[in-house]
Amino acid sequence: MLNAELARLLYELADLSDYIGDSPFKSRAYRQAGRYLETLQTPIEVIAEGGQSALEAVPSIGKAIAEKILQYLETGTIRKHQELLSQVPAGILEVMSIPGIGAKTARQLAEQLGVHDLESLHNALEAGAVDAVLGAKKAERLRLTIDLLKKSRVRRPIGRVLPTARQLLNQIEQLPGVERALIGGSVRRMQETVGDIDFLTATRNPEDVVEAFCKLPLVKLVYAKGENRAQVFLEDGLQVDLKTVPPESWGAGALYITGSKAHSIRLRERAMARGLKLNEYGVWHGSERVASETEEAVYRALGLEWLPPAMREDSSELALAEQGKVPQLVQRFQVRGDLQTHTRWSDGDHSIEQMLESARAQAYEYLALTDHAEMFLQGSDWLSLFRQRQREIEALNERTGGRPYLLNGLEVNIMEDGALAVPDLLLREAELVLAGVHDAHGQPADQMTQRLMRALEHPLVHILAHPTGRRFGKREPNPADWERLFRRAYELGKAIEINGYTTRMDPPTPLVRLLCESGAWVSLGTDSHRASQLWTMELAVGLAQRGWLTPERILNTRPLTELKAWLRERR
Ligand code: DGT
Ligand code: CA
Ligand code: CA
Ligand code: ZN
Repeated sequence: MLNAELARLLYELADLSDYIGDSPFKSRAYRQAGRYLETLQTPIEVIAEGGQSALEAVPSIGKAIAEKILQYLETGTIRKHQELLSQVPAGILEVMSIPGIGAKTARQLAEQLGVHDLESLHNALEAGAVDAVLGAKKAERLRLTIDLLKKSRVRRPIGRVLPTARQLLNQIEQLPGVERALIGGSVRRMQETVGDIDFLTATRNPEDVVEAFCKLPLVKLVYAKGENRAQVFLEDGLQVDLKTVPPESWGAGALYITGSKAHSIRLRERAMARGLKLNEYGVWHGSERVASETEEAVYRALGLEWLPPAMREDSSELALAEQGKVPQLVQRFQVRGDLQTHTRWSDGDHSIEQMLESARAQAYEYLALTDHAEMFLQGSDWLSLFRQRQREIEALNERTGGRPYLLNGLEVNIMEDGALAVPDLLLREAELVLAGVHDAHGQPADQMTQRLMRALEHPLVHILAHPTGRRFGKREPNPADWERLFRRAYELGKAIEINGYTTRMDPPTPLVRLLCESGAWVSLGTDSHRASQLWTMELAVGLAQRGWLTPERILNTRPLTELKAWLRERR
């Protein structure tokens, strides 16, 4: 890890040196050393144990740079780097890191337009001032670049990013020289929102792979390209990072690229405490590599059981892994059906039959149709309307032999005071009833707790849907006493939903952990309003995994007969 960090400092030093107009030989030497460090597998601190002379013996490291490396290892900084930093405007490195802006251009922009960071560059571009200095064509390119960089800063719901990540993974796997590839980072950990996509590839030809990756059709801007890594942006500003390792470092590389940062830091500390070093190429005992090929082997070398990516967040997962008590988390294939979907009978876009086809494509045993109950009140005769839908469901079940079996469910709105929005008479007709908050959000926690409690305790309600009501970019989670609510659900034998709808992902991870500890039943639902949305069950499963849930308490891992019995028992 120090190798990469040190390489970064040397590249910065090169930029700074160019900016102040120092000898070009110096910056060339810094960059050369940076490149060497980027590809060096042995931790640099191991080489540095042999002192100045051992470092100088390394190709591309001379006396001056060897001294700087020792400084860095001793103090965490390089004096020359600090010194030059203090001589230039604070944001100048940021400006110089933009493709198309070298030292000369950066100086020109600074001297003539007072550009000293991204913000002032942005303003100068908007004002048209850059056009006069660099020409209209170059200014326009910079405008596009800055625009992409700005767009890249928002975190995106994982459901928006995952399809692109898979598409790219496919393309990366096809690149010549790529032996293996995986999606890492927060996407692999199934975090609800992600900052970028991180890929790892195993290859013997890192430069060719990096080159080919940068030429993929989805890539709009190549921001940084190194010996074995690249950082690019897609059309919509989504950032994509690629890192390559040699095939024998696959496991260590996967661990590194997956993170989280906090988890990786814990692992490195643990390695150190055992007289070992951990980096993206392996676990090292001095200059000997003792593990690296698989994640299991790396964890084992640190005295740990393998941990699923969704658990790698530095809560207390290492304690479990140390004792060999890592839970067998729920898997997508164990889910036998979706327990929240909508059709044209309420606000969905597709017919029951279309939803059924999609459920079949998911290899489901059952599918719950949970149209909004209030819709049936709009006609003059709600019961006959409800029966009409019921007949449609029964006819389809008969035609398919119940493969997959359609459950006649309803989702009912929980009103401001916790009462349900439709008469019991209607709810009693449904095989499965979800209750959820759809308006009057943002009540004080006490009031929300009472409201949800009343709904949960309603004898006809099976499942509390999308508990906190959060919507990315729209609404924060409603506050409530979740511990109490989940405990009550446990006592009542009712279920709390984990909602996988792309912009919901509700409840958030910390609450799913609480939910897991409460022992209450859990229901996984996608809240699909289109047939094409059923795939998001894997998001609900990912969220369940982030809360450490195992299949036993998850309602929809139960076979249909058990599920039906469970539903009837609660009536
Ligand atoms: P995000 O992207 O904000 O949703 O969250 P992550 O967890 O995907 O974080 P990210 O993309 O910054 O990094 C993913 C992992 O890759 C991180 O846990 C460690 C590793 N990594 C990537 N680049 C660097 C780096 O420059 N330095 C260090 N120390 N680790 C890095
Ligand atoms: Ca990331
Ligand atoms: Ca990243
Ligand atoms: Zn709902």
